Amino acid sequence: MQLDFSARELTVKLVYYGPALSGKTTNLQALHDATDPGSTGRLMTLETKDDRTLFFDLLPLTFKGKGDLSVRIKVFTVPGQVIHASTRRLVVQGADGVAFIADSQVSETQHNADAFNDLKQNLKSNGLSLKQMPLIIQFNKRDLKGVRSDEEIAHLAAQGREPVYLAVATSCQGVVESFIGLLHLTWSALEAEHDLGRKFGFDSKAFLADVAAKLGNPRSIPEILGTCVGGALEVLRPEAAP
Ligand SMILES: Nc1nc2c(ncn2[C@@H]2O[C@H](COP(=O)(O)OP(=O)(O)O)[C@@H](O)[C@H]2O)c(=O)[nH]1
Ligand SMILES: [Mg+2]
Repeated sequence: MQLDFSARELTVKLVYYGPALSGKTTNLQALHDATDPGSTGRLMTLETKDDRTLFFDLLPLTFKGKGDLSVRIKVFTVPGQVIHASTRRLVVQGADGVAFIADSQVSETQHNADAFNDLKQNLKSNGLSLKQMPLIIQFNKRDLKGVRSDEEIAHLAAQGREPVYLAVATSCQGVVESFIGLLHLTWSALEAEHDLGRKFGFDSKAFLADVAAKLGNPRSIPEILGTCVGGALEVLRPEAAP
């Protein structure tokens, strides 16, 4: 988190992590498309011809909170391919929260696990620990054949503490829900650490509701948070790899 006192502006960094082609860029595109144009800047994405992220994608979002504090959220993705290890290490630097986008296809199970371990290592080399990082897991591509069953994912989710979401990013299903879940966790952690409510008169509940509305989601925050299929939304102690 970065705080610019004079501008009363707080910047939060969220990172979408996962194996190559799991749908990280698609999540950001769907988020960008869902967001009210006044709250988002241009989605910056640079890909090769075969959909592969060359560096990272960046989606800037800005929300005006109560108590005249502006919150900028910078959402990044990492390039998933093995050769981009050093870029991934750089991108997770200073992350406040991480969404792990897993590919639901059974054939991708090992790639998911490798990417999860890679995340753990990269956080560690940045002096961050997976256990303390606000983290949600999204199982994407639920529309495909040959995916892990809902039961299997529910079982997996019950083993870890991190919230698990199901998604079809290409049709924006579960995308806003995953993002709000991540923002909720990240914000709770920042709030507890920096006492934002007292220092800035910042109303976190109203903030989250405002973000959801600007993302075109008319449901209440408890309803949106309730769409996760497992895990806990308060305490952060992830144990199981997806
Ligand atoms: N069927 C299906 N395809 C998806 C879904 N999400 C992403 N894709 C496709 O998977 C490919 C890789 O997605 P991309 O977002 O570029 O993956 P990234 O490497 O994680 O950034 C693209 O062709 C997407 O259209 C999904 O939910 N269902
Ligand atoms: Mg990409």
